[in-house]
Amino acid sequence: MNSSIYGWHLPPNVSAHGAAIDQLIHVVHWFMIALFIGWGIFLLYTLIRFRERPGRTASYESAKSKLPKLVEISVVLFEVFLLIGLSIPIWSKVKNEFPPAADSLVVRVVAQQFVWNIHYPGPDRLFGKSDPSLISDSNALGIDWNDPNAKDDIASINQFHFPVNKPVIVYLSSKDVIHSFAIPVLRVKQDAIPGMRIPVWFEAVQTGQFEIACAQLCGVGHTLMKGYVSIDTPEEFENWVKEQEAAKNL
Ligand SMILES: [Cu+2]
Repeated sequence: MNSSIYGWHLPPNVSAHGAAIDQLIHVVHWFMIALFIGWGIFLLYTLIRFRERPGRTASYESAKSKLPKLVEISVVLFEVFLLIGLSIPIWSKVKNEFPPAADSLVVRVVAQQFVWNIHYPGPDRLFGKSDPSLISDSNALGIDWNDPNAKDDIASINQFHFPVNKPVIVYLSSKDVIHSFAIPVLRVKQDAIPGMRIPVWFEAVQTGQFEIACAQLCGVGHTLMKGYVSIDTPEEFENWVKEQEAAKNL
């Protein structure tokens, strides 16, 4: 993994929906820079123009110019455009329009202090039962391996493999405290909340090795809560699944 991609600027985008999010981030930032410069100039102007001078008394009446009102109205209109024109369409696409599960890889991701557990349902597409009483050092999710649906399941820790150009639906939850599932290169960030099962989806458009970060301070090991994302070709993914199956049956 090339960690130099995580710098001051946005990391590269490798997801199908990321360009729209980046565009929104850029528009908002340029707008904020314009406002900062505009208001800064206005502040300096008023400081100099209305400074205290001998022989001048303070005036308590506001200026008669219509310009400030016009500027404020245009700022409000632009903000309405940001919200209704840009943000809400992206939000509703990413949060509400899920791809059909039949065409997607569906996995469970369960956060815990301080690892990411990933549960794959295997070719039958059915998750085996999990039960808190079965949780142990070697079975972090308490998967009932005797359940027929669990026979082809895979549980992996911090290793999140999935194929490129295929939607991935993640059902996100947490075993202990609030974490946040962040894959910066996929422009994915979602809090993992105990007691909730939150769906997230994305589609990678490029292969590569990247990282999952926990974006919510979750305890002393928070900075170590780093997972690895491997966006594979379909063949690589199949091979990885086979390897995991073989390792399970050792
Ligand atoms: Cu965490």
